[in-house]
Amino acid sequence: MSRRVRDFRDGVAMIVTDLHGDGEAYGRYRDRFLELRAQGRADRLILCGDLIHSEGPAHQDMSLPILRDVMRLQTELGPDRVVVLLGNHELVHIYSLPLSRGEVDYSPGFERKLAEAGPAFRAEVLGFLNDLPFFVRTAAGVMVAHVGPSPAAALPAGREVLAEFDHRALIEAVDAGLAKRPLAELKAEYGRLTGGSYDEDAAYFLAVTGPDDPRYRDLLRVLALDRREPAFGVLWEAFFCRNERGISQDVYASVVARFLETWSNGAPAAQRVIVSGHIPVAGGYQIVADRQLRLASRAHAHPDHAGLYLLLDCAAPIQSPEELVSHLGSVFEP
Ligand SMILES: [Mn+2]
Repeated sequence: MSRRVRDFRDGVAMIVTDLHGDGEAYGRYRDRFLELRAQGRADRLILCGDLIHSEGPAHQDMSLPILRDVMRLQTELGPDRVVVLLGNHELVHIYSLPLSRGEVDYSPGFERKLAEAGPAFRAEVLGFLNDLPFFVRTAAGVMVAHVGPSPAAALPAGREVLAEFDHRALIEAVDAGLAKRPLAELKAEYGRLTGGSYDEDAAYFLAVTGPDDPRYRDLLRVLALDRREPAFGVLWEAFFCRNERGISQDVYASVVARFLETWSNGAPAAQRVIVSGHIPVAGGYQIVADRQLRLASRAHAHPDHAGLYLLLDCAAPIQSPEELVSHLGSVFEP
């Protein structure tokens, strides 16, 4: 079976997207899942990635406590009952890459808290992130992912790359390549590329303590991991794609159709609909390109208390995203 794809043929899945460090919302969703589970109305929780990185004040960012709790819950209930999909915000930490958008630097706070938690817990968290699947496919014909379809992931060649993606092997190869070059030269190249000081940036973005820190060289990966590296290029596009934004509706609709066809290969049923998060919506959901249900459970819902979860019967065939709308629920409204 594929390393990065989980196939489910039965059971009701409660699907939640993009909590972005909101511990209060996470607690509500977890408790609702446990309640539904006790009533026999839900069998598994699928968290669609971007559990981490709050845009609010650092003290309100519950990213690490959320991960700790999810890891505990998964150990307790089992990996078929608690499923976490990789999001782009988790992805950058696997590679020790910085993540910023506009004025917001997302990665430093999380790296600092990981460093404070100590090397053993840090290794445990990174091991967990390293092993996260990318996609769920179901006998309902509904796929679940953090991001909707991207052109690279819609092609069979992209599926080959993503289905078995090995972060550890890629990191090892990149680090081995970097190790062959003098450190001074790499640091100078880093300075030319980013305009920053390597030592200051390694301290700021990765909470590296100095040249003796075993992670001192990790930020150098930004020099080797770019989108021209073929496998990493596919991975990056699959996780940072903005879907229909910036392309025409017709082109995006054909990307979605091609994506579902490509990933139907070997699936429990033909995949006809994709459920994903990643992009803000008005209210708690949006139907895109007739085949995609964009779900926003908190951070990407507007207003945020309009956030919704989806209950998906993994065995009952679904033809269109409209059929899922009556299975949406709220933990914020009575
Ligand atoms: Mn995202």
